[in-house]
Amino acid sequence: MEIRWQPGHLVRARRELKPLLSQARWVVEVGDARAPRASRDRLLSEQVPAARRIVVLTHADLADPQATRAWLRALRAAGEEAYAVRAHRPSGLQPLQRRLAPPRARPPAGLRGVRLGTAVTLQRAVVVGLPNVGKSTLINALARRSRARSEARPGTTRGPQWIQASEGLELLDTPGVLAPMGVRGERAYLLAALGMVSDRSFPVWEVAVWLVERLGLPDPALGSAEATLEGMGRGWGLVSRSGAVNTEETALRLLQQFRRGSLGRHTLEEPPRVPAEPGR
Ligand SMILES: Nc1nc2c(ncn2[C@@H]2O[C@H](COP(=O)(O)OP(=O)(O)OP(=O)(O)O)[C@@H](O)[C@H]2O)c(=O)[nH]1
Ligand SMILES: [Mg+2]
Repeated sequence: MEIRWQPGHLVRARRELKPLLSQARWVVEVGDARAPRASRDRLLSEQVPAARRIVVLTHADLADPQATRAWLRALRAAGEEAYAVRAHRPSGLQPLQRRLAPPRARPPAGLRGVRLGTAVTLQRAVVVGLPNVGKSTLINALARRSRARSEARPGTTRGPQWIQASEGLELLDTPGVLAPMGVRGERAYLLAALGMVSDRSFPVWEVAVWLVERLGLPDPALGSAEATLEGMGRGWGLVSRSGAVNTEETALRLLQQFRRGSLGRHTLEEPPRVPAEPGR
């Protein structure tokens, strides 16, 4: 399968992103904990030295917790600074918040203990990643206010927008971008299942069947993943007057249930094997 989904504002955003990356102390590269490899944009991350890059995996509440721990270990072993978060909840964001916070100027030795005006240097972070990965949601949680528009569909943020997150910290929300040459093979199924490309840009039945297989849902009594999915459609009452299952609606219903977490917590990409750190 191949997906070519490049609305005009995504193409423009990709072009505009390059100079913005050099304007900030940090580049926060947002990925999805349910597919940490496929949901990252390599072309983008290669433009930023690892010392300025922070990887944040969103949707940790919907991913398999054990797999998320293994992914974080693997990313850190590969030299990345990485965090996993539930971006739609501010709790649990403190380690990332502390990391992004601007350094406070230390008062001179003789004035320690005296209350001085807060001298903070302004720090900026650019937040980047694929469409619908949770960039705007993460920014709102860090800012503890709804400043950036976030919605459950790819392509919501249409232009870059600086947002004051806290004293001395500005975050740049950016539109999600995709590599211009399209997405193919296994990665196309993963991004489609996670909702990172428009549902109109891929065959939804094919992706839903792939997901049924990937999640190990095929019912042995029914045989194939297709038959299982059809059975689900019947169970949901998605049947036309002639008695045929409405495949499009059935596929979309399954994808929505998966994306919402109604099918349980799943990580779709196997983490690389890295030995556990002692004491963890
Ligand atoms: N359960 C859960 N939902 C999340 C999380 N992060 C984001 N979401 C949801 O994912 C959807 C997309 O979030 P956005 O913040 O709009 O994504 P974005 O990366 O800004 O998307 P674009 O602007 O289209 O590039 C929204 O419905 C959020 O509520 C998370 O960690 N857990
Ligand atoms: Mg957005």
